[in-house]
Amino acid sequence: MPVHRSLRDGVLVLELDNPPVNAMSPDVLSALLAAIDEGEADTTVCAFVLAGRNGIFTGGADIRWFGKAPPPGTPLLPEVIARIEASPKPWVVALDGTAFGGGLEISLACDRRLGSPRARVALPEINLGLLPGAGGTQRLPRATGCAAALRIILSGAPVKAPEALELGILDGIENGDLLAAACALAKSTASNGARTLLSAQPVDPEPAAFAAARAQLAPAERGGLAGHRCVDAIEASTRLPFEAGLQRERELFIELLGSEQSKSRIHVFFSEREAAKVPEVPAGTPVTPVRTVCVIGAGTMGTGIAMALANGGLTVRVVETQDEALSRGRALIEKNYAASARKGRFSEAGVAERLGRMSFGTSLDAAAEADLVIEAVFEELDIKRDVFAQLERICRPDAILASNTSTLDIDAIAQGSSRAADIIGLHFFSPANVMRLLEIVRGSATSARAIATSLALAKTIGKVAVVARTCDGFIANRMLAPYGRETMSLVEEGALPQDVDRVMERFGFPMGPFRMYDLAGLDVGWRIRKRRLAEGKLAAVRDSEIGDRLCELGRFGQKTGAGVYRYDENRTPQPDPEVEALIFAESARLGIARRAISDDEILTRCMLAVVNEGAKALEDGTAIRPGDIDIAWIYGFAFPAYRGGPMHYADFLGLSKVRDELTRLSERHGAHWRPAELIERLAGRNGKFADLGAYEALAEPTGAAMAGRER
Ligand code: T1G
Repeated sequence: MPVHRSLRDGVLVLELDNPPVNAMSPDVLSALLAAIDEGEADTTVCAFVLAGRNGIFTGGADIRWFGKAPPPGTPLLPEVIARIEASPKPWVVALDGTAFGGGLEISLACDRRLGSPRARVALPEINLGLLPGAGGTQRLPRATGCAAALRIILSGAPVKAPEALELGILDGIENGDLLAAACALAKSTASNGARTLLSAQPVDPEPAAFAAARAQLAPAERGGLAGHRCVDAIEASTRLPFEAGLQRERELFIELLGSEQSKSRIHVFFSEREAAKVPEVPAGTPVTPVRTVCVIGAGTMGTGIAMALANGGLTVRVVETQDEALSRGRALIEKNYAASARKGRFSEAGVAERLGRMSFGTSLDAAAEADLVIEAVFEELDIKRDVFAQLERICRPDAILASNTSTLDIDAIAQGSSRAADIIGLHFFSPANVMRLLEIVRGSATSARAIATSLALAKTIGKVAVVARTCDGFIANRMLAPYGRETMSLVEEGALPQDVDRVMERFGFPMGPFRMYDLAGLDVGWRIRKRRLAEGKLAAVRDSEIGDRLCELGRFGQKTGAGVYRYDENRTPQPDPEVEALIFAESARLGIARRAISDDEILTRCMLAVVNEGAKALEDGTAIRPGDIDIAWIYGFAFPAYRGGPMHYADFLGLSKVRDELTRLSERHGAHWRPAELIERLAGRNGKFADLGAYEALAEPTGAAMAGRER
């Protein structure tokens, strides 16, 4: 039953019950309307109380129904809210837990809002590329004033009970029996006669607040569309009578609902949640509870990982073999926390509490009592295998042993180990205490327990997890390789690094590829290329040597003050004639006649190199679903979320167009551009990546792929 009804001393209590988040689906809305009809007709009912079951009020409108026609006769949320406002009997809402989106909007239409101490409210529609479309932009400013309403709606961030009370969203916080208190308040409100509705309240225009808000917005075409429309809608509340304001809000909501930006962000919302569902890890798979983690290696990655774990409330033991390196790592952590405190991200007490949960030492014995060990030592196979051989002797039998390798094969690391089932890749992205992606890499022997424990860890430390099957570069770096190669080819053929960066930044990346190489360090790729060469793993497609030439000149990027660009004291990238000359010389050495390259060609080649490799990663089961790839690129490489990720973007382009473009590129630039078999297949039936569920991309299930799936 989506809405439970109970009569308490003349108050009709309606409890939403649509687990897990009481989303206001058509069933819930129909049941609510029916209950309103009954309550209004029942003369013994003097008032209504609205509440939620399952420890939550409601996560808002049911996002799964967006863009779909609801069953005939189903009311829309604004209609139900209008009925609540028009009712002759007062309404009190009892907010326990989360009241997001339409959940806060329906509350704002009630006479009184009572919350428990764990109540939290938000209008997060902007995260879905939308605006609050059920009166939130008209009623919230009437409760809080425009400046606060702008802040709440543009951030989409939750507001906890004490602040909600302060802002006038809540009328009170009940520490005891919330429902009983709400019923008492409803009765007393009913005895006062008149309704007290926000819609009747005036709004103070606050023009400065709107100017300040608009100044902060991203351009509409660069993912900022919803932000601009939110401000327009809230401003309408100051200029139009209430009903006209509601009408204006609705028009703007409908415009956003049909926008590509919103479709992309809703795709990201559900893909993020789907990514945590791994067919090989059924619900109820046992996990190793993780409270203490030992991090081996106190370099850039080790220290970032230690901070991410401490920020997630875990106890961290940092181990580094050399005292000097250990002190350097400890100093870096303290410096980064001091910087975070200066930026107001953490309080001094918060920093002290996090550092208090960290210990530093030079002995691997510190791993003996750890629930999880994360190795972040030099990216050399032999060094890593040696560490795991020692851990095998030191660690508890139920401990999970993870490597932060970004490219090495997990099976190679686990080879010959008696703990192969407990060995897994936990690939953090730099800076590990900031980037939200955690790429969980399973080897062919990795157990469901190790994967389940890693998924739980990701949730604990606020990371978004994507599970990949081990291969060279896993999902993210495997797809970054052809992207990187294409950026270099474009530069060899006629573009300049700043052209490629300009195009990709206009596309929505906060930083173009060449600026990213300089930030990450050109020497990282150089070392990997040299290692592959030494292992005789020649790239299937020629790698450009421009990066090598720059590294041979000691130009590693920002860390050496020069890489592809030269950097001034403010770290502003400056195109460097020396690099341009080096590029021209490289074109000449390769016998390439440089030509003008259009922005469209730059974008097409960069994006299709990624999409084609993504399709291959789905074909061989490295990636479980297209949405996982999108999440990996959005949270790992800052791919613009308002474009939904590379695979979603390919669906937006249309896979027939993608196939044809790849075919054209293969005729001009070589067989490595041939469309992946999956793209051929989907284009052939006018299909989309979005049609594919977990492992459905596996071509005709090959032996290896099936084995991978069953393990
Ligand atoms: N609609 C449909 N499904 C939803 C949902 C929603 N609003 N919220 C969550 N789910 C599903 C989710 O996909 C997952 O499914 C399960 O519930 C648990 O979610 C007119 C326009 C509420 C804080 O943006 O922020 O109101 O994977 O894993 O960590 O203005 O979910 O299990 O199959 O996230 O405990 C505005 C979105 C809607 C809030 C709970 N509301 N949800 O977090 O669980 S638009 C939102 C959340 C709107 C009006 C409009 C979180 C949560 P599955 P979960 P959680």
